[in-house]
Amino acid sequence: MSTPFLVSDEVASALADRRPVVALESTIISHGLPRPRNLDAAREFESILREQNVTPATIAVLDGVPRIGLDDEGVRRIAEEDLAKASVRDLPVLAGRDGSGATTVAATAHLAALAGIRVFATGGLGGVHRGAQDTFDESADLSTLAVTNITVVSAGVKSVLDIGATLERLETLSIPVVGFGTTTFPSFWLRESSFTLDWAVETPAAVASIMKAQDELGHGQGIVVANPIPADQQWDPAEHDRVLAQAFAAAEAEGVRGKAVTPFLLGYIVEASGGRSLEVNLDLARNNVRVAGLIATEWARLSA
Ligand code: PSU
Ligand code: MN
Repeated sequence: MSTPFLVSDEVASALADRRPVVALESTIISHGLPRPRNLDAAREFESILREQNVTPATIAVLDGVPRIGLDDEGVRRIAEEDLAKASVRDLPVLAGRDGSGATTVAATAHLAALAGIRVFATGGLGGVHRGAQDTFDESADLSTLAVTNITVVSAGVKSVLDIGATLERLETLSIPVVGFGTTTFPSFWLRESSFTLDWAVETPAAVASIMKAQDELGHGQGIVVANPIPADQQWDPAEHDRVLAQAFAAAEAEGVRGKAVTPFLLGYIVEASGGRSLEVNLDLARNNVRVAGLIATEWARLSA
């Protein structure tokens, strides 16, 4: 018998026992972080969760099968193979053609929710790109979270995006955005942006309460938890601004468009920062995984 997607035994038994599970995406591993650090990162994100007694569910499509929870070999494949970048619309194409792909926030959220996982950690959410009024380039992460019941912990959105427009779209799509311990929306490598949120939540338990209330109110959207990087780990703001300006100029000069934009900018920024942006990216992602683990633990307690 064929199943449309495969949940690993470890993840299936955690879900059946109502133990905490956190979904992890694979695009950040395949396309967002350079080799060979990406393999260490994929393993480390999983072990941060295991240390919290939370089951990690790294998600990817391998040989036509969407997989929720990877074994060691699967984790190695997402780090070392040249996989397609797969958003939600790519899932049926990959599945129908026995293809493989690394799932974006959108595709990971979709598959995680299908499996019944309620909490997801990533680095930064996709959003509205600068210049979107001409290119229409807006990540499917936003439209997917409008119809997907999952809580995503991210360090805001990358400052390469149009943060203000992204927040406006999240409002239009009725996706709650709460700051974890702050009302200042973070900008990925930096703790702050110039944008303010209406709501700060102080504890993982408070996030779980919002999730419960959301269910009771029949609200099927996702929730964005904006979790800023600790001040002592953030990138130097002046250096950040300088390197980003260079990255935009390079993307423009090379005519990079569409789904190639995010990986291009991230790769360029790692190079141009001499690796500093990579260390910050890893720190903020670890921090998000840890907070997601705490939220999943509270959610398991509340929904038991
Ligand atoms: N954040 C990161 N690294 C990444 C991404 C986000 O720290 O690699 C990826 C995510 O998978 C996100 C995707 O879903 O970029 C957004 O791509 P696009 O802008 O093409 O939708
Ligand atoms: Mn895009």
